[in-house]
Amino acid sequence: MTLNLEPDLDMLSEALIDQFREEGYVVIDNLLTETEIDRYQPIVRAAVSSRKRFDTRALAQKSAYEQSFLQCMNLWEDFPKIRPLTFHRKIAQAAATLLQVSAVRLWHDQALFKEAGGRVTDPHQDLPYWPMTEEDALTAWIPFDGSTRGNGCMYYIPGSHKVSDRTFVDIFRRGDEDPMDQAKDLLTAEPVNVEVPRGSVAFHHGLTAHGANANCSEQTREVHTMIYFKDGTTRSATGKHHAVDRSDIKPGAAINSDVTPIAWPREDLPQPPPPLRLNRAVAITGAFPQSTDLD
Ligand SMILES: O=C(O)CCC(=O)C(=O)O
Repeated sequence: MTLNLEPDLDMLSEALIDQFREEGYVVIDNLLTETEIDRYQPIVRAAVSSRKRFDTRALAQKSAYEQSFLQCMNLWEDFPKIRPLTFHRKIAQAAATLLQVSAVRLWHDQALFKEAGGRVTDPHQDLPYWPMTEEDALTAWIPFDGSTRGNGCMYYIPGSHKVSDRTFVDIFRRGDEDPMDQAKDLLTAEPVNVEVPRGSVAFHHGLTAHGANANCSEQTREVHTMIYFKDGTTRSATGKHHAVDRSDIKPGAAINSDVTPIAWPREDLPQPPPPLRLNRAVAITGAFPQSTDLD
């Protein structure tokens, strides 16, 4: 079979592609069917419960970062039933089309579950967390039940991906500085709250400043996300991340290991790399892993 290596521009309207280029985010409706959501939501929920099974802390006992969301990364590797969602052909193809590239790889997937009562997600850009030289990367954000102002929908700073340099905001609160102070130069326009209907997927560029509202509802806001980046992207001179450290990708080298497989175009599902082994403290708290957290 011959694969079409060009992104399918018919799949998305020019208006959506333009919106992504100009504003740095876009919502694409009906990328997932009801049947798919009914299939994947309980599987992702069970995976998060499994990963968090040793964590018996109440919300108030968690760090400010953990009160923004429960974070479970690389679920596709140890939960095979999640693999078709993380490598969903339509979503990965949409990512390639929005980035206007012929092939994308997965950086990692992650569930981001904002618990009932969970606090805001502090504003930040994503690319400063990822040691990539090139900047063609985005996140596909899937709220299984839809997102609303009440349950923690995202907001974006339109156009910020074009005007902001990479600015690291320590939303993990490893240092003493207030993330709001660190993020102030990123707030170049009024934030736009974006409610995403069930079945739709929100995409934001890795340089777009964004955050999320608190979850004032009684239900956990259950979200699965995938980060895709242009095939051919190279590792930057500085910065650590398990997506490149696990496979010992050197600065300047193409990021192209089995940890970050091609997501589009592909016909099959990738085989996972050898398991990521986190140290015990990180495995229990689910804290954002650093390379030093790997065994
Ligand atoms: O889900 C959230 O609350 C924040 C998500 C986010 O910051 C991201 O996916 O980059």
